[in-house]
Amino acid sequence: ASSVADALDSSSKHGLAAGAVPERSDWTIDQGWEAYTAEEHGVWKTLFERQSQLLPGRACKEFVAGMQQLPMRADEIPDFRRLSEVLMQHTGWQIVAVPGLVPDDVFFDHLANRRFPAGQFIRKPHELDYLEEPDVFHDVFGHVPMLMNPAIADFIQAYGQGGMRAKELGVLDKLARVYWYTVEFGLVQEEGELRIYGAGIASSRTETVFALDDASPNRIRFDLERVMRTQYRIDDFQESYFVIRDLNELLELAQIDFAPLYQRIACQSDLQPGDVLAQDRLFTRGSGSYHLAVER
Ligand code: HBI
Ligand code: FE
Repeated sequence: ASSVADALDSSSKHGLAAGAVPERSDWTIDQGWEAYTAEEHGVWKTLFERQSQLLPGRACKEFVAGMQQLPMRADEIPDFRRLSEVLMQHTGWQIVAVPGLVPDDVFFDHLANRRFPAGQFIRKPHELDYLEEPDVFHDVFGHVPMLMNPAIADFIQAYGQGGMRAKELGVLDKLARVYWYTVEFGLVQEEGELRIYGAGIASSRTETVFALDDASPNRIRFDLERVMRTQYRIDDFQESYFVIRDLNELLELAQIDFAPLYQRIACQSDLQPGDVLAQDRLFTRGSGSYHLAVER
């Protein structure tokens, strides 16, 4: 690919028009809460009501508890200043507004300092079920309730701290898979059943049902090295979900020195999203029917 195409491509990935430069080096912008239109609040309301109906009995108890304690309602897009006040008291996190995806090093620096960058914009009414960049619904509805939990709060900070190190070691893809299969698409055991804690699932109507109820995906006991080797899908439902015992397992993960693990898996091959290994502890062996049908 030409360097011009690459440059255009990478700037468009970061939520700014090609060639545009962020005003602040940390990529934050004002949320401009007062400027949201009635239609934008309406999109939030539609999404909020859909998920609030689906999530009882599907989201983990910590998600529900976090939601209840936050100033978040169906009627309007939340004001980040008010969310931050409550979060700060509970776990010392803040929410800052960004235009969309930000460069990795900027993202990591925010997380390492307990600032969660949340997309300022909201998806359009015709794209309720799929979008490429994280908007305010994904980031705030999906992630912020979990940030009220001390274990997730510490784990995401540790991810920010580990991110720069992984990048220097040339193993960011491995670390990013851990974030993907936990913070974004994780499932957790709760009283013998599976529950959602990943924000990518909790903020998606279709994936909420698919991740828990569909016969297609694998549901596999989380194993750190296994996950670090496993590629993921960004354009469709996951083929495999990884299940943790409880949220405290994330605290244990946050304490592990990843460097020796990166070394150990360096000589092992990557795994495809739908692979099942003999060593896997399976909750469900998926039929794979969904992705087989899509690829035909
Ligand atoms: N930026 N706003 C935002 N949100 C993300 O989840 C995000 C990002 N930039 C980079 C990124 N994620 C990932 O590529 C890293 O976690 C590796
Ligand atoms: Fe996310």
